[in-house]
Amino acid sequence: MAVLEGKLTVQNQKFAIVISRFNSLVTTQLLEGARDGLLRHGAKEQDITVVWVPGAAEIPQVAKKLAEGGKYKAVITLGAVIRGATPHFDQVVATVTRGVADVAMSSGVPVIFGVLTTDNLEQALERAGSKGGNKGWDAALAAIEMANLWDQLK
Ligand code: INI
Repeated sequence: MAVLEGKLTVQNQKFAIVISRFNSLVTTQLLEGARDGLLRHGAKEQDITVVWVPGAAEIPQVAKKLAEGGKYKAVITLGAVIRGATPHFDQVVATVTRGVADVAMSSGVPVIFGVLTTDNLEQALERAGSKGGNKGWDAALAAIEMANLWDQLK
């Protein structure tokens, strides 16, 4: 029986993080979690490229460019779409979720969804380093695991 799974160790692999400025109170905390997750599993500072975009709706296009560029083993997307502050919440959520899924399917590189979609700021902060953990950290570990799994699927 062959069982394949990705290790949680970074070995000379490069990662890109696409992160939105909108709700930066939350997204900067997601970035801290992701950076910490990568560094504590063996990444070096120079292995991590952070790309800022205006809002979550811009994440897929930039993730696509990074994923198709051939330089990164995985792309991590980080953002926060908060219903309370967003009249067009549903459109922004649909754009970013469908967009990131499309890039993941078409680019040939693992693309990890680390975008929070919550009803209010409190829920978002809970998932960005307080009682709900840190989705940035979770996304970083998923990126490492997928990057290492990827090489075994060839
Ligand atoms: N972008 C977000 O990342 N989160 C939000 O909650 C949000 N709100 O509230 O609207 C948001 N809007 C901006 C959007 O992502 C685009 O940047 C903008 O529409 C320009 O394309």
